Amino acid sequence: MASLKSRLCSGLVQRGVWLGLGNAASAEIAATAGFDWCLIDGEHGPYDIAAIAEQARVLGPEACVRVPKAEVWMIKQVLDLGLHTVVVPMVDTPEQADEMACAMRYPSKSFPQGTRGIGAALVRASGYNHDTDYIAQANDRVCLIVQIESVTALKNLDAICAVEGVDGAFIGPTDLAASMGYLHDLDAPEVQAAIDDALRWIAASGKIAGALSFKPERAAHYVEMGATMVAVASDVALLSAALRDCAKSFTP
Ligand code: 3PY
Repeated sequence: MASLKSRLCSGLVQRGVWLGLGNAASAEIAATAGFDWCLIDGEHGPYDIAAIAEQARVLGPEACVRVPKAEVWMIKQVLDLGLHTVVVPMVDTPEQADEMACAMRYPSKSFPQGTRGIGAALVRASGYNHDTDYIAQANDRVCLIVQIESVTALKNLDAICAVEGVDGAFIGPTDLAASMGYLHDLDAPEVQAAIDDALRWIAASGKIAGALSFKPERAAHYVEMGATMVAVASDVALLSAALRDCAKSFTP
């Protein structure tokens, strides 16, 4: 099967599920449920690097991981686990985006500004030194998705999308709403209009456009606006809703 990056780059809409439970069994259930991608949420979920490694073993190299923060060392650790697609939250400026793009890539002829350190003999990504092609292919395989989730990021969107090595931009709707003054009001027309504009802009720039909504109609609308990387569910939300419904339905 083609990699998630190549499916997204060829314009295919890919439905994803957000994993925040930090549990290998529930990750396995999600991975076999029919979604196109799974994301390990290291920003808000209970994952340290050992827990991310455990999930990577269950989900395979096509899983996405959201690192807690835009930090170079965090990028290095998750790439060395053999994951390729990294989502970085709260990227507000082209300078931050560029630092992340460089952290994702080894210095090479085509990407001399790369700053990724080479720990190939030690790391899972290179099959613990058995995959001799890993280093040669890694720069093309990796996929950097930056999150646009503040008013500042929206203002800088064109410059962020223009950064070499940024493969896509993913709207964080809840944080964006809060930054716009609409904490707890994701449905505010101003917020949704800003998301629509941003998605259209990202798609027009030729980068992967991503967004999240657990309301199917809204997720479909984001696809119409140009999103191809669409998160439509989370393990936490689904489990919580199903258990509550179940409890309610048996109340005497
Ligand atoms: C947001 O909604 O702000 C996100 O980043 C998704 O958790």
